[in-house]
Amino acid sequence: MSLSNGKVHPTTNNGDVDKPFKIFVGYDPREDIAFQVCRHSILKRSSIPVEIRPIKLSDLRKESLYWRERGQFESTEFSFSRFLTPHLANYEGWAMFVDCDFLYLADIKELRDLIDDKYGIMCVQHDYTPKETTKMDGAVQTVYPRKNWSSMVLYNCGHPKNKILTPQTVNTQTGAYLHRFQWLEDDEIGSIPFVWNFLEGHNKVVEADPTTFPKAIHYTRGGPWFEAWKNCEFAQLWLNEMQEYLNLNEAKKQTED
Ligand SMILES: [Mn+2]
Repeated sequence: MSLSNGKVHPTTNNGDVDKPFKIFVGYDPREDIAFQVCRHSILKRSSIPVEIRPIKLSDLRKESLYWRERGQFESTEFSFSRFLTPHLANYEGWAMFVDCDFLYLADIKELRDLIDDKYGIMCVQHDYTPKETTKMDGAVQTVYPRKNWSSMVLYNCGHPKNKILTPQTVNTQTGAYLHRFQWLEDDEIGSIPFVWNFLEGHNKVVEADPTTFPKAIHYTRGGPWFEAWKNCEFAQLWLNEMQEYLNLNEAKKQTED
């Protein structure tokens, strides 16, 4: 395939393109509508088959895949359970994890086409320190290197190194080990353009430069589904998408009746 730098990379293999692209979305009961709108925004723009599954803590606990107690610095229910993605994908092919506070504006096929089998994972490699010390509804925000890298990750689930991400590891390892991908060497972490994890309140659109136009907005400080963030940047885009989702859902219900 042709990469953005124009070189042809012979070892590139975008997983098994005949199978639906697996997407795991971090689910938090306080943000159900964020999950619904995120899913809707992916599905409506996707030109490839996708399989979207929420990562729900209550289900994982029932299945004995997750047993660690919630720590005071975990701002969502999927702070650690996200690292079960390779396990949930049976350590096969590629799968994506994404937080629920994303709004997709582009075809997910464009993202899948960036996949390169030489990497263990691929993500947007942000370099920033957030200004806020609290996020969303007041949950404490911690500052650490590689902040926000784990919020959207393409996992090469069949990569031998990712076999270490067993439920045992995910339930016992430190936040630093997991969120900084310490089971991988730096050159095993591929880079994705920042527009696929465009941080609201941090990343900026440059009108003259289309490479800065977001393909996925990440409402990392809290999105318009929270009262405190209903006027954040790109709020109207999300609210429009929510309205569309609700209308569709209503129409679906009526045809079922
Ligand atoms: Mn987030």
